[in-house]
Amino acid sequence: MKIGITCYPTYGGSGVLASELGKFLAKRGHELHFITSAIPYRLQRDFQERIFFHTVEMDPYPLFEHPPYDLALASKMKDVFVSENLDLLHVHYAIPHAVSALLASALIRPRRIPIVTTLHGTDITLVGQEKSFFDITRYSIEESTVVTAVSDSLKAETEKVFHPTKPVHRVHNFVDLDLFRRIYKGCHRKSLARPDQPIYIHVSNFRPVKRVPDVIRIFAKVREELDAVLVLVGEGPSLRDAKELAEQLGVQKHIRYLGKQLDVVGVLACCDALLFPSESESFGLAPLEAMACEVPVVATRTGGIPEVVTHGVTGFLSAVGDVDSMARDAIKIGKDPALRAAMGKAGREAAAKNFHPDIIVPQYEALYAEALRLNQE
Ligand code: GMT
Repeated sequence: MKIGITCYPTYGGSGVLASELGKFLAKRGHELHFITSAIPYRLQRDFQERIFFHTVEMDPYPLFEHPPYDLALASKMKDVFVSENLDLLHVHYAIPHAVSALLASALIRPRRIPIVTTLHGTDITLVGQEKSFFDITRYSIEESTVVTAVSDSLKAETEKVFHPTKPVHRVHNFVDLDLFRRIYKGCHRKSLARPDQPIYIHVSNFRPVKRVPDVIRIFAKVREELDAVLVLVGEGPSLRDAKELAEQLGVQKHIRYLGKQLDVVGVLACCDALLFPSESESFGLAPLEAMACEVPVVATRTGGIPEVVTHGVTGFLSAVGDVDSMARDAIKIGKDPALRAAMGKAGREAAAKNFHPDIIVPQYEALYAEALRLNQE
């Protein structure tokens, strides 16, 4: 098939998933056309056959106080769909990407573009429930040809909030197990800690929903018992608060701030536990990538996380905000290398069993075929 993909190209699980999906679909012989504001960051390094990029460009024009990106995207989608003779568009996020795709479809009437929309979470849990966006989110779900959600939890939430008249298909996210693995050439453990020090890691975009201050509180409690190091990967609005809190709690000098990293696996693969105390999380791609690298996960029992992490097997789950419980679990892992290794091994096995590209990518292919069929009705 010839597939157009639109996603946010920045750091974030939805863009990562869309990029990885594109890579695997191209490997399976499909032709992929990314229609985005910039090349997604996971695709910036290596040339790959059958992947093409179409950048949405907007010339600054004094009339527009806010350049109309969604309209520029719709025009580009329509142009690429027609000129490249695409079969369908797969958009990640209802707002604005599904809305732009629907407009692109209207532009080629009486033909219609088959549109597959994948919901990733914040479009439903936050944006969709914001009153002013509710109707347009519901409209984009109703009018898409096929709709998917990345977890059972998000599917249930979507059905509860929007009462769609069409099915919402659950397709879990996946991880590239050849890339995300414990033994990784770029891993420099000794640049982060001494060999006897456990390394904890947190990876996110540092939005309030990630509860980064809880990461610092957990780590401060761990430090009361263990000479450990915390590695923070990513940047965002909560970073400053996190640094201040670390200073107050006296753990600042034991934290390594790595900022945004293109090669997250190089860091993940040499860590001992992921701290992931999110308020809400539709799936939790960072925990899945950690599991693939045999890193146990200490996380919250929220949203789709329990579909990824099994409590007591591949990590530990606690209630949102229960810093004491998460600190106890983090200490357990840090003090017991055998437990860490067993949980790590179980995490890798679970990732391979449930979230392997060979299991997930064909589910999307089947839904693409369904979208083409529905579009002909
Ligand atoms: O978590 C974020 O803030 C980023 C967001 C995104 O747009 O990339 O992540 C969402 O999509 C990911 C991929 O499906 C999921 O793994 C994340 O759980 C989800 N984030 C939230 O639900 C908060």
